[in-house]
Amino acid sequence: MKIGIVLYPTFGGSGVVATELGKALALKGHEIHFISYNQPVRLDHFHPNIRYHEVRPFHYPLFDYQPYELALTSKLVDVTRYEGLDLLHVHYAIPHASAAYFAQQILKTHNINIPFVTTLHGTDITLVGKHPSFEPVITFSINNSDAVTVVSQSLKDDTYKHFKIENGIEVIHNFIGHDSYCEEPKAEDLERKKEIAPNGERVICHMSNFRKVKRVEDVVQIFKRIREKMPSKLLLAGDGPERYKIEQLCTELGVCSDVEMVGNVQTAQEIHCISDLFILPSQTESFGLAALEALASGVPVISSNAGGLPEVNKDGYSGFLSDVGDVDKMAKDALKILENDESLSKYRKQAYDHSLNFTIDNILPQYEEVYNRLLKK
Ligand code: GMT
Repeated sequence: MKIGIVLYPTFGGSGVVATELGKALALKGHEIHFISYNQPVRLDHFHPNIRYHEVRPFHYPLFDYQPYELALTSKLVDVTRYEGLDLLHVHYAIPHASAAYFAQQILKTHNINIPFVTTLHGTDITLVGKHPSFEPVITFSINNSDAVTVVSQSLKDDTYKHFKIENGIEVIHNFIGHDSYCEEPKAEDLERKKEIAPNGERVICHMSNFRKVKRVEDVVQIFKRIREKMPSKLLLAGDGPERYKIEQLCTELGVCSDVEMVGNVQTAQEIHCISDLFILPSQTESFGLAALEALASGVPVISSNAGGLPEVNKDGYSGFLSDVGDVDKMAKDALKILENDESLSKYRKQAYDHSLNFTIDNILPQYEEVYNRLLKK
């Protein structure tokens, strides 16, 4: 199959899922065409079945805002015509689903009928999409997608709750890519861990795009409570609008000497390989790919119970769930896991075992089934 995958190229989870999906499909022999405004961050090596097409909006001084969606639509028309794509798969509704719909209509005038699949990821529904400035377009493009998938049951429920949807929606959980976990810490990982935690401190980590919805300030509050009970270090990976506030909070709580802001990392497993615990206290989280990637590396997870997180983190087994903002309980649960090596290894093993429910080999056929169904129509 020749598949055009439209995605955000950044560190966000939807882009990571779309890239890993495309890479896995390419390995199975499909021809994959990634379409975005930048090279996707996880598209880091050459594969003969993978192409990347860059969308370059035309800059004209009249425009205060560059019409990216139109440039994307034109690119979808072009790539479909000249590469002979069989279908389009767009990740994150805004503005990809409406661009795909528009491209589909244009292509009909060239006697080309191409179906498109929309995968909803989270804030395209729960935060941004339901805003009145987007809602009518999102509703229309979901209802006019040839297939709609979501990354959790919780997101499916939210989609039906917030929009007037007449289309069917299928749940296909996110997955662990072939090379996106730490199988076994290598000698250099152990060396790095020693540098971060020279006295055998526990290493706690968080990874996100530091937006308000991630509640990174809760991570720091939880860490402060853990650190009062046991020597520990906090690694904050990622970057984003809340970073400045987080740095300020670390200073206010007097924990800066044990907190490392490591910035964006290309490969999450470099962090997971040296971590003992992952914290994800999000306000909303349709799935929580960051948590799943930690579990796959054998790192237990302390998370909120928002959105799809209970589908990913099994309470009392792969880690613990708490109400949003309950930093006291989150710290207590973290201490339960970290209190001794025996307990830590038990939760590490359970975290890894639980992640096996989300291997790409389980998930990929579900997407292929959707594609095959559309192409048979
Ligand atoms: O909203 C974001 O944080 C970004 C978004 C994305 O586009 O990367 O993340 C969403 O999609 C991820 C991949 O499916 C999910 O793992 C995240 O839970 C989801 N984020 C939220 O719902 C907040």
